[in-house]
Amino acid sequence: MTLEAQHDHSPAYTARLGAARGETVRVRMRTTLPVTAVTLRFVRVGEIETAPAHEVTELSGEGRWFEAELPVHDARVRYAWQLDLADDHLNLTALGLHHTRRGFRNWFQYLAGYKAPEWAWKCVFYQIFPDRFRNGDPSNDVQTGEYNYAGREVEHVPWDHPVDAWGDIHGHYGGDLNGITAALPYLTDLGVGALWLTPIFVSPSNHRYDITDYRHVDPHLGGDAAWDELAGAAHAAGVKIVLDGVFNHLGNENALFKAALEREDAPERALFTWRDEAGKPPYHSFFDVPTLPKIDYRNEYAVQEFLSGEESVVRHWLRRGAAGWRLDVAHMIGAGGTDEDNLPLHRTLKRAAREERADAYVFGERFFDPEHALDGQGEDASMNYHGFGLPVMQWLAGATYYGEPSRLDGTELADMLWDAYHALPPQVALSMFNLLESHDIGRALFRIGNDRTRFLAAYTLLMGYAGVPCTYYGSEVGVTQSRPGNMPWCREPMPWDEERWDTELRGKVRSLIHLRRDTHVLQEGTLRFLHAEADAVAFLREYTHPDGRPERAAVLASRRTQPHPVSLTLPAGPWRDALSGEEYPGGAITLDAAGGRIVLQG
Ligand code: ARE
Ligand code: CA
Repeated sequence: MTLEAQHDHSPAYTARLGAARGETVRVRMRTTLPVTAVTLRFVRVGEIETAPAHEVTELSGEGRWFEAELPVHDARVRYAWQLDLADDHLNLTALGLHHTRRGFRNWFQYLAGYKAPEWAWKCVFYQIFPDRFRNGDPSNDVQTGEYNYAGREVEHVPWDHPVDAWGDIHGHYGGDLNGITAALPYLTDLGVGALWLTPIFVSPSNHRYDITDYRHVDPHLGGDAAWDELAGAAHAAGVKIVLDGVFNHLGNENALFKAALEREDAPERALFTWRDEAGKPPYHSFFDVPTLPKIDYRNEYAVQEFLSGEESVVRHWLRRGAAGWRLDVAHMIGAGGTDEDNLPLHRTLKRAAREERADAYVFGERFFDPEHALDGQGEDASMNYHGFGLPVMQWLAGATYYGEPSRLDGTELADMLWDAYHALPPQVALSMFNLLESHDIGRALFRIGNDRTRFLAAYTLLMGYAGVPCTYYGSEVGVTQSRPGNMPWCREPMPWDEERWDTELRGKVRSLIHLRRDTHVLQEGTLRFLHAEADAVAFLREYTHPDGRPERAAVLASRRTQPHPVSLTLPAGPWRDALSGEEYPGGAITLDAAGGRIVLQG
């Protein structure tokens, strides 16, 4: 593969990220083509302006380097390079090099004044559903026959009892924050740098998305004392904790909602929206579930109480040691109206979080296209179902997560991933929260027929891809499902009896997590697809240091279960397998892709 032309966010090409509006940033491109002139083009107030680029010689590597000044005159500046050849013009955009003009969506973009929470790029996240991870204190367990805060009888489920219909909402296994604290050595050994905990506040159900009291940890999870202990121990172990922010709706046992129900003239009524429709609760709620009344943020009290007030829930838990928020149903949080109308509210939330903690990581749950919300001013990123996890698993499993057959092949997969990636500003693409599975959709291992080879291919993509990888509790030891479907079947308790672990799988997963944790180019490198065929894909990650020296990794995956050679062309070598150490030359090469493979240059 010969480099033809390159520009990206790494420091050789972009002097700095996040310069303030009104400043100017030095940008560079490199090319091996016989150019006669290079021009930077950018959009300013609806006009395309140009700046000539001049050649610079102090950088190393193949090709010639050109440099120009980019004026950062707007919150998001779009730009592209034009290359003049003796009898030709070419354009370099985020799509690569091409003859034809491309729409502005495909140009490079520069965000003014935006600083990403870069610590997240360096971490592998581990998602925990607290009721199911580890029981550190049986004395706080829900007891069978006990009534929950909603006056409903609940059941204590023994740890080794497989999830059944009862386990859906009112069966409690007894996992708690004490258990997570006790498991920190296990997690750090695995290589995990951060946790995402699904909700931990006082709530009747086992999933706790129906919050009764946002300012206290559920006593069944060990209460506030268990949080302080966990936060302290995690900090000492270098592990960050992101909490689940359920701000679209609250639980119907919450005092605000109860007050609103009690009296027609209660001021709390203004926090909700009321309606009269047969067969539906008399108020708007999450998917018409009566226990989850929707909060109306046209009401300033709601904004202050939950999001941005001096004592808001967002600020409260950041003060008490949380490192950020995952926003439940981010696309719904708002004041009615469309997702677009609600973006100012999300910016308010993010600003409050950042005031409280300058590097707070705030990402939204968005199952669908999140592009419009990702301009750096609102959420840092989204859960990357749309641009990563769903298509990857659809390709590997031959089915969607709800069981519809799918014929997505590797070339379509590469197109879908690339399309979602290149449209994002670079710091946002690196902050996207990548996942294969979660507490809402089927377990990855189960969906690919419990096949270890294909699971490891998926896992290799997860650890190798641009964005922050998140692994789901138990997947490392082979936890699967007792039957098809999404929740609750994907919420089996974590086995702590090592006899029940797939230790070979765990060893491989652990190596991949460590590789990701220790490899800078996987954390901050740009992304480019190298190859795609029906059963295999390969991409390159690249990071170029200020002096022009590149760091590179190539990631391959196949959906076959047997050894499966794939031919592709790598930049000039030498290269080595990141796990086995086996060495390869660069250039045209054939590698076995079954189970996934990461190779590093140098
Ligand atoms: C429970 C039962 C379900 C039952 C439901 C309704 O588990 O089997 O259908 O009740 O009675 C939480 C709990 C769930 C609980 C739910 C309601 O975790 O167990 O369900 O509350 O009580 C959509 C949203 C997405 C949302 C998912 C669940 O877009 O944001 O649905 N995810 C968040 C959390 C959930 C949480 C809630 C929201 C509510 O992560 O855990 O649920 O706070 C397709 C659809 C999407 C759908 C997606 C996933 O793509 O198009 O709209 O996501 O599938 O199912
Ligand atoms: Ca317990």
